[in-house]
Amino acid sequence: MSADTTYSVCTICDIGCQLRTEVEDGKVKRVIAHDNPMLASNICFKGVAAPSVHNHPDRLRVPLKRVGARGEDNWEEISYEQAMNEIAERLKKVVDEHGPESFAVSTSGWNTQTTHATDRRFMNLLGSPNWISGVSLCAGNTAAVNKFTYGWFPMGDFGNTNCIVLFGHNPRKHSWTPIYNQINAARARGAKVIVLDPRVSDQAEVSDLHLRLRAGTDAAMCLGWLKVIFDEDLYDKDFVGEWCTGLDELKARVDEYPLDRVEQITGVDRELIAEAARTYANADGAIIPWTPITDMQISSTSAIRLHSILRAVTGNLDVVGGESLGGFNQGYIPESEIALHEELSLGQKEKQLGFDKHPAYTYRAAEILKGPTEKVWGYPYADIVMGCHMANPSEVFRAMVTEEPYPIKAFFALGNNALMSYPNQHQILKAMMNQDLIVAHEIFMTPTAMLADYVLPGDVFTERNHVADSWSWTTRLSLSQKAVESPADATSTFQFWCDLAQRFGFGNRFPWENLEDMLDHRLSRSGRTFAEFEQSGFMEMQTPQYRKYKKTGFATPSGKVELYSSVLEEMGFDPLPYYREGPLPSEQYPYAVFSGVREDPFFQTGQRNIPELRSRCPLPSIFVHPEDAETEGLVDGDWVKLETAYGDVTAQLAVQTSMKQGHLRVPHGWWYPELRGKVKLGGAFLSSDAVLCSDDDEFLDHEQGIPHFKGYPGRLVKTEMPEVFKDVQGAS
Ligand SMILES: Nc1nc2c(c(=O)[nH]1)N[C@H]1C(S)=C(S)[C@@H](COP(=O)(O)OP(=O)(O)OC[C@H]3O[C@@H](n4cnc5c(=O)[nH]c(N)nc54)[C@H](O)[C@@H]3O)O[C@H]1N2
Ligand SMILES: Nc1nc2c(c(=O)[nH]1)N[C@H]1C(S)=C(S)[C@@H](COP(=O)(O)OP(=O)(O)OC[C@H]3O[C@@H](n4cnc5c(=O)[nH]c(N)nc54)[C@H](O)[C@@H]3O)O[C@H]1N2
Ligand code: SF4
Ligand SMILES: [Mo]
Repeated sequence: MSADTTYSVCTICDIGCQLRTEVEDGKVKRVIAHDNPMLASNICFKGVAAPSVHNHPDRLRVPLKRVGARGEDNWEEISYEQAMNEIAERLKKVVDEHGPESFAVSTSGWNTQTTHATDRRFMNLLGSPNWISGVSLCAGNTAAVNKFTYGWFPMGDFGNTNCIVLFGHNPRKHSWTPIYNQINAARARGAKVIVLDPRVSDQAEVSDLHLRLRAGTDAAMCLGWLKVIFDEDLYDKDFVGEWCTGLDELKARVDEYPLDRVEQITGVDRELIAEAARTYANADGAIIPWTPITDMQISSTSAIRLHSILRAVTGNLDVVGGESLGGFNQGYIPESEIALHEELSLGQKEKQLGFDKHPAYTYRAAEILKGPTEKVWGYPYADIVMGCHMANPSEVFRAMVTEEPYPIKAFFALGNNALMSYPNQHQILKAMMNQDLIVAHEIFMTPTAMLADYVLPGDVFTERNHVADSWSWTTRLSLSQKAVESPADATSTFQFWCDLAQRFGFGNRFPWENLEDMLDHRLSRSGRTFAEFEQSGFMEMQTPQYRKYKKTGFATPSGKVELYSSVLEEMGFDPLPYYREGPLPSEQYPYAVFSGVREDPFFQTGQRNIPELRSRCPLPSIFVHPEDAETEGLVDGDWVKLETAYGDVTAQLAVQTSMKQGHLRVPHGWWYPELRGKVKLGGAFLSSDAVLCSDDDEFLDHEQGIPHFKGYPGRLVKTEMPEVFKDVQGAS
């Protein structure tokens, strides 16, 4: 490596490839693949485009203060000092008037990367439990629900497994590239791949078995698999007998799902269901990698639990080729500890929005699990992928609008385009319009930032040092080095929270001068400084240890794998998994819509302003099967509105034989940076999936209160290209 080349953990998306950054004249010139052959293919064109993101002319460089009405997008430039003083003063006023719980924060963490849980620490010291995140629809809520069954969130052993089951998850060359590479390597070794996807996805095309289930029916499918596994005695009787609770109750529940019923619900032939279940159960080492599909549907908690149960009863927990329960990295202080969750009083925890109605990933579940978690993993609060002690976003936005059960009057969004990143965008807009103080910490002027009172410029991954630990999901540590200086007034989110903490008199609890101090602190458990870590190599892996539960038990109330969940029971929910039907298509809205398509060139709501990425996908599309298009009298390229009872999006139609009949696919995250100043909020309401899906009770999973993004009713209406699209790049 030459002197001006450094290692970077890419944060354009959340899989965190380690890449190299080349610098010339104080600027990032190129981002290129790793020099270690094991890692060299972990790069996609978004990572390669990082210099265009980091050096972009529109990058926010100076703190901005709103002038005129909220959302008008008029600003004056102010100093960082003035911005922080005013923010602190106004936040204190809100807290004095309405209590600390009236302060909510929305963030995701992977792009801002180096918060080190100082956000939670600040909120816990202040007394606010209302932290929310996009991970409530991703691996975060999956992690929280996994803990009910065996006390941790496992990671699949792709390197040794003989069977990979993808519930909708569709890694590609330019989408979660390292996982794509690991699946390919496993396949080359002869591992079987089973895909469950309504569409013929990229992974389905090359799979050994493809089950084209109806969207939203994953929980029923898993119950069918268990039926086969129990009926045919394909489960690990020794492990289940010694280490699991609730087998009889579970079997009784599973008996309610004979394969003809499962076939009827899922639309998949019962023989194929049985073959897939046998292939999974008989493999010597099988994994069900995390998938975003089961964390966004009406039976989400049951579906995630069913994945956990399948892993356990087939003997795939904490074994070679199965799924390992890693625990905290013993040499790196985890974010969970820095967050100081124990300092938030039980009274304030009980005020967390969602605590009563949808408690699965709130402090309510955390309090039930904290004893066992401390016993097994050494610390009472295991925050894995940041998703374990969150408020419920819909309840937070509702409180922001209605001021019930109490007002939320200050809202900070850091590295999160909150307006578009949850269901019911209409409510989120109303919520933001009813705030006394909104702060956005961003690298670009997004629709969410346009609604703020203050916009603070963020630094980016080439401008800061970091040791990435995948938020306790794995025990791997990866080095990320600062390559260039950030704009003078740009800060890391870490610095932002430290500077705010000083202004709230929490200085003695924030003893770190800068990021390197924090990294030294976190590495201190292994007796090293960041400088020493940097010298020692680019990555560290701990040697995996298997069947750790034999010494410690599992981190659940019973110390066993809870097929029958005592945590769910204690919170007043069905302790056994079940299938619940989502809202069904009707005459008026005849299609099942699933949202969340991720196009290769963008991460979530970002990068539509990066020319070399945008040119790869200039416009969003709505996908439909040819026969459905014909029924509607539509052809490929037609402009259409996709309407639900809650809203509509406009895009061009893509007619694809790979689509499943009766289904429509709508992408996530589209707004149009080029429409800024021409259309309200940069066109955030034109094509965003978040306007389509309600968060009323009949659309929510009971236990977590997360929305049903996988199969809600909608219809197609032909339209002309709307006038507003005349200024959209690539529209015609
Ligand atoms: N380029 C790029 N890559 C990304 C991202 C990005 O924004 N851009 N985002 C990253 C993030 S945060 C995530 S969460 C992942 C998500 O990425 P993936 O895991 O690949 O998920 P999706 O692309 O949302 O959908 C995957 C598949 O699920 C199928 N599907 C839809 N409904 C259902 C259902 O009800 N059941 C089943 N079994 N399948 C269904 C769809 O047909 C689709 O083929 O991608 C990551 N990778
Ligand atoms: N409606 C709907 N909502 C969803 C989903 C969906 O499919 N549909 N998907 C869900 C999923 S799977 C996920 S993972 C989450 C993702 O949620 P997030 O990861 O929060 O993604 P975005 O909302 O796109 O926000 C990322 C923002 O961070 C900014 N940013 C990038 N780098 C930096 C940085 O270094 N510093 C700072 N300060 N800002 C930075 C970007 O400009 C961008 O505006 O969303 C969830 N929400
Ligand atoms: S897959 Fe692409 S965008 Fe995601 S971390 Fe890797 S290089 Fe960056
Ligand atoms: Mo995600």
